[in-house]
Amino acid sequence: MTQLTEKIIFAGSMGSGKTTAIKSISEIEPVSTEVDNNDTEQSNKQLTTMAMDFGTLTLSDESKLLLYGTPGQERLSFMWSVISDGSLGVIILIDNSISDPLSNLDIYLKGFSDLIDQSKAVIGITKSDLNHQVDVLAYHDYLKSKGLSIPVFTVDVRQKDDVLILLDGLISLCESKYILGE
Ligand SMILES: Nc1nc2c(ncn2[C@@H]2O[C@H](COP(=O)(O)OP(=O)(O)OP(=O)(O)O)[C@@H](O)[C@H]2O)c(=O)[nH]1
Ligand SMILES: [Mg+2]
Repeated sequence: MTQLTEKIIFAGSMGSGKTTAIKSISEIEPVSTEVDNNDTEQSNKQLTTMAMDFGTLTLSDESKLLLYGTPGQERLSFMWSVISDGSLGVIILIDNSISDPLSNLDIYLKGFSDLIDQSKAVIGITKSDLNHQVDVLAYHDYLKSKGLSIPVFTVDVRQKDDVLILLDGLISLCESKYILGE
């Protein structure tokens, strides 16, 4: 039996939780390219992803997900299109504890506009327990003001079930597109 493999992308700024999310759900020890963080202006964490993260998740005998995480440092944004080429969709993680998470979201709305235009994107709001900057309804209003309808979930990506909710949301979107024959 041939197994269908689909590529899913995790995007978002430094510290939004891409590496953590993939670690939470991958069935293999994730391949990670973390190095010491020299970009402490963007985030003060110790390590940062230099090239990408990679993990896998088998859904059934017929289907397997390849999970890719992009680097969060803005100077590495050229990697986004390289990594997301041919993907099923993107999970955008936004750190809700930073000072202006909606401006941060804007960077990813622009960077992943191709997938967003095809309704192949969901948004995960992370770290709301640390410093609750913006209510989830404000995200909906912000997206609406830009004429966008993207599912938004509040998550803690350290929890496997929360990451699975994001995946489920993305796959449901993509499946409904197949069913509608788009
Ligand atoms: N308190 C809290 N911590 C979180 C939450 N989600 C993730 N974290 C922590 O935040 C950090 C996120 O770090 P990473 O997963 O390395 O972030 P990243 O997006 O891969 O960052 P770069 O590779 O630098 O772009 C980890 O230490 C997580 O344990 C959350 O919802 N609440
Ligand atoms: Mg990382």
